[in-house]
Amino acid sequence: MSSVGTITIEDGVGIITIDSPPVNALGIHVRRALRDCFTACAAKDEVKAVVLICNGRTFFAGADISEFGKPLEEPTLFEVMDLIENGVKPVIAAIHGTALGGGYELALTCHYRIAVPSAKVGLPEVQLGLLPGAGGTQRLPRIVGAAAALDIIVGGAPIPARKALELGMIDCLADEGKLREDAVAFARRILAEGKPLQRVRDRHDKIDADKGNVALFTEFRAKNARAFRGFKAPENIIKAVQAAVELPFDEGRKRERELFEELHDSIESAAQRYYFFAERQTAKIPDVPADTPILPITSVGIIGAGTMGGGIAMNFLNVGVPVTLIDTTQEALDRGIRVIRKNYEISASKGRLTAADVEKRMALITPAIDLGALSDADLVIEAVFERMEIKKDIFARLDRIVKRDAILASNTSYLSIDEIASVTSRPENVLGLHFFSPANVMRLVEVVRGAKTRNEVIATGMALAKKIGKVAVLSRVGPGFIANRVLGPRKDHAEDLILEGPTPTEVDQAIYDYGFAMGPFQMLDLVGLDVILDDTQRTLRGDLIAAGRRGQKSTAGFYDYDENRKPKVSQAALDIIAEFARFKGVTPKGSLPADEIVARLLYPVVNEGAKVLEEGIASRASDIDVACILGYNWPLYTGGPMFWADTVGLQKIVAKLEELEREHGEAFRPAKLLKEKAASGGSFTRG
Ligand code: 3H9
Repeated sequence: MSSVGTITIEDGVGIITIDSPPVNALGIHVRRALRDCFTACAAKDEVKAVVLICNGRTFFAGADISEFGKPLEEPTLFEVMDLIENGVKPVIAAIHGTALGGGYELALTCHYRIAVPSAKVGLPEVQLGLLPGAGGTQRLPRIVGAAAALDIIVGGAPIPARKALELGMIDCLADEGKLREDAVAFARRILAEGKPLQRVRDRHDKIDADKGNVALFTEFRAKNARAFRGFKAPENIIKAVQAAVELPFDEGRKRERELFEELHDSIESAAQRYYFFAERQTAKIPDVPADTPILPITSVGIIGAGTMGGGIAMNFLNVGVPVTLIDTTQEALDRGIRVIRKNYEISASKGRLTAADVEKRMALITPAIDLGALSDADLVIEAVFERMEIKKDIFARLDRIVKRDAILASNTSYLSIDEIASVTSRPENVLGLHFFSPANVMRLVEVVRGAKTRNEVIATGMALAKKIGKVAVLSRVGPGFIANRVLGPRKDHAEDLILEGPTPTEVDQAIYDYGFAMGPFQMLDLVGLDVILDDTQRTLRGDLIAAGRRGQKSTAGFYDYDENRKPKVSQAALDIIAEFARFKGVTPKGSLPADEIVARLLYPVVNEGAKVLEEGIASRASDIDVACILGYNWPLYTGGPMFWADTVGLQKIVAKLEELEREHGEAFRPAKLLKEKAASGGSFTRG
């Protein structure tokens, strides 16, 4: 018997316990153990029913994602499932933690499902660019109906046990902490009542009504078209659920298999699976051991009650950490607190918070004008203007006020943490915590380590980000850190490109079609042309602003806007662009094909990523991808700029950059690392 599975027999019930940390993924060892244990239970006369339960933090978290793309070893998950479903003894899945993907699909082949109230069940494969390929698209509709199955499988969110009970996804709730006993009692009851084996595959009561109802699927597709853009999995899930409704079970399962294979072999899914591990990899820092002590953070001070400071504060309030919010005037403080309350009230109006939750969070804020109020804070985050003198002044004052072991953080988006730290007597306790706007929504935090930041402080910054629901990516000090720096060239080259002929509309369309939510000019108009402006020389944006075109807020920028903020091509803006091109001595050559526009704007992003790696600002290429996806909404299904570059081919990218360098100068010169990898046939993200 394999070591990850054990059988104990209690009162005629065989309890199969699987113990395969960290999450009982259904890898080869677990599948072998399941096969062996179920075969043994089938052979033992004294076993009349079987309870399948897991040790550790969770029921099976799904297929072992790291096995995808490798030759499949036997027994397959299907063989194990058939063994369970077709057995003659009732099998009860006893669920705690999260029964996800293949884990929940396995539970669906058991004859009954019992779960503790804190458990969650679901089919999140869509997040990996896949569909539930082990019968999930065929069995779930048979329990909840096609419409609910579409929502659950395409949405991918785990369903809490109580809701799952209402939907029929589980059959009963166990008492928290008494799963094993309650599951055995449930098994005994089934035996005593002589209940027949329930095979989900045999049910059709929930799908009969949907047969021939094509509109159900076309309407679902149409309603969600915007959210699905670029992703392959939702369409295949729709087709698979439709097959569940229209075809007999075995044929439906065959169709599901084909649709799964198609996704499995797609770049989109490879990218999303890569991202799954990339996001978890960010927490592993080569020279900061995993057991580095984490410093306790029980209260936080935030300096600056503006949009950024307020957004940052909300993250801590959400997890019950008290925040002292500082600003220079009562008016600024009142305004900041009003905005926080309004944000919470909007959430409450959408049912995401109760009125009591709102009050609980608001009660954790202590507003103050005097920095002295921060004397007891464990962590202070400064979120004021991006001016070095102001930051240095604040840090020098803080250093005299806050307790000796407190951590001092700056939310700067491009200034040197080392220079800021240099005015304190504790540079080892200073780091950057760079949130992205809106800080209560965006999931990325760049944790910036200064030259002297000590390991405990880095580890605490990383852990804290996780605690507030963010993904932390570690960066060394350098202008713009990772995401802002890497994406910088896209904006710069876009502004140069429109002088040469392609219009803002053409550029925006090419970038939108690549997968971004909007192009660079729509983005500039949204943010405001005057937000970050180089006013030391004549610039295109300067010319637009001089003509009263500051972006959406002035109903004119690169585009004209109507009262609904809908953009229209602006002849006035095009004239200003043409005039600026003349001033720069650029002769327009007309439009460019979309792939040329993409290469011109995004290959330099890859190149900048290579420089960021070369300089050691980022520890690994996948950290850059995570930062770009979470900080700039880089399309997830491309895997981020570095993964995408590997799929395009590094030699092709270098050749194009060299061509652009000959035409436009050294801004396009390929980085040394990029050239080396291209020459040696290497890659950024493949091992
Ligand atoms: C599937 O089932 C396909 C089938 O439909 C069809 C098959 C034919 N595999 O997230 P954490 C690792 S697709 C391998 O930090 P948490 C993870 O990398 C699968 N490894 O913990 C990490 O490793 P490390 C559908 C996995 O407590 C460690 O476990 N299932 C898997 O915050 C801890 O993970 C899913 O998509 C896996 N399936 O969250 C569920 N899962 O320590 C994916 C985790 O080396 N998993 N690891 O960094 C999750 O959502 C979360 O991991 C979970 C725990 C909620 C379970």
